Amino acid sequence: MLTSNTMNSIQPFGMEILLQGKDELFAIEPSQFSDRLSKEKLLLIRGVPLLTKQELVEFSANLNPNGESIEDKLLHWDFGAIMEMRQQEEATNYLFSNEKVPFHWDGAFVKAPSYLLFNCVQAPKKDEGGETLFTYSEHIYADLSSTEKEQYKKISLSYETEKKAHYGGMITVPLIDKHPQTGKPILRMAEEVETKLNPVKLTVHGCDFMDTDEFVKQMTERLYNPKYCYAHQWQVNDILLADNHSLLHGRHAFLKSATRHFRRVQIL
Ligand SMILES: O=C(O)CCC(=O)C(=O)O
Ligand SMILES: [Fe+2]
Repeated sequence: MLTSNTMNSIQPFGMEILLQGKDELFAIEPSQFSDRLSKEKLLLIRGVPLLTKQELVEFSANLNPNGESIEDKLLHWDFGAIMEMRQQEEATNYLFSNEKVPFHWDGAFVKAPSYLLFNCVQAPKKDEGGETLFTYSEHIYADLSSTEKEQYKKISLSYETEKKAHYGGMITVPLIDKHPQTGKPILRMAEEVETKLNPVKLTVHGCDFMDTDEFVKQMTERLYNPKYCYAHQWQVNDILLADNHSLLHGRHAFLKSATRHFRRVQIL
């Protein structure tokens, strides 16, 4: 059972759950985690030793009550369901370098999963950077003025990138979208990615009420505002679950010498 004495609020949103080992993790009814997650948007589970890859897939799949096969429950790429997120010697994409990752939602070019699950294998030290950032786009939208809400309805955004890693192509999405499960307004505001390693180009359409660069600047400031943004400092074995529709995520750059490795699974 998830009880209040094992849970602590994270600021500005999210919940930390302290457990005692794998037996407890697997004894808890999966719907208890998914119900909590749909409310809190971010869950950090601590006190569980590193999951094996098999346990990671099993735990993640159990959180999705829909679908029959594992392919129905978890997004699969050419590398399978688990992405190993760590620096690569000759990275051709910024995700696998030590560069910052600007805000985005996952699966934009293919299919957006409902939840992301991260399990930390090696964490950078405190002053080495590499925090993963989560920002609450639903709250950013809610705090817009009614004029802004009207204006922003007209905006759509195109994202374009070459397929060098597991994703790529060109998509155009409305800035304001609906959360597929709750119907609440969310923002599909990803940042342009300026890098030598597989950049992503952003084009803004329908912004006739103000200068486009000013619009992007204002939105970017909102994304990083600590009122909406949580910077997660990784600890080894952390299990972190995040709502991929209500939240956008990114990361701070980190030192090249830092050891940083986590596994990521995307729950459909
Ligand atoms: O490295 C990070 O913290 C974030 C990477 C990312 O965007 C992802 O794993 O989907
Ligand atoms: Fe991502």
